[in-house]
Amino acid sequence: MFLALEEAKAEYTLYDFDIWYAKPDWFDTKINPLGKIPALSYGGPKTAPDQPAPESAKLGESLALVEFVADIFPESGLHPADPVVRARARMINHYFDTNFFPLFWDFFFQGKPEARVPFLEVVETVQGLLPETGYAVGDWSIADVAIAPFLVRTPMQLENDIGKQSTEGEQDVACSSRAAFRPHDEVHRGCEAVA
Ligand SMILES: N[C@@H](CCC(=O)N[C@@H](CS)C(=O)NCC(=O)O)C(=O)O
Repeated sequence: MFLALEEAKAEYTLYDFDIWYAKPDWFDTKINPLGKIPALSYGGPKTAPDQPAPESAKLGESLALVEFVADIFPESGLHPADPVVRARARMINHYFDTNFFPLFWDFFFQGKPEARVPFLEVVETVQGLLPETGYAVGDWSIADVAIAPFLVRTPMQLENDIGKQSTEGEQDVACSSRAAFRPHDEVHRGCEAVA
């Protein structure tokens, strides 16, 4: 969601907290009954972020938020104009949400040994979904803002052994360092150079 907001040059106020250890007691009741981040309070009178206005729309789910930002900032170009290309971007995002992310979580965050092989398989599948060069569906889009954080982190975590996974070393690293990951990795390195 942050990438979408930044790409759209949206004005927003960030309310940052530790979802696991310091979730404010009003979060579930006033912002997101699902209890998850990211979440967005949109519209209504301007208030302090810890006092969300009852009139504002309360929204959650990363992919819904990314599409919402693309909708309200059409000039951001995040939504591909061509319906076919847009559908392809949504298809990639759906695949990430339902297949990639759960295994990414089990592998890196839960350290489940049984997640290793299926995770490396979804990494392979992603290689097939993405072009060899350029972004996910051509120009930078809703697909890139949704998946780039994972595509950048995967090789970095494997190369530097970050996470709870028990890796088998070079085989895992090789799996995540193929062409389809490179455009996003270069974006990441470009950001570092600018910062
Ligand atoms: N499908 C949701 C998943 C969000 C999610 O699982 N967020 C985690 C943090 S990465 C969370 O808030 N977990 C708190 C909880 O499950 O209690 C999305 O993409 O927004």
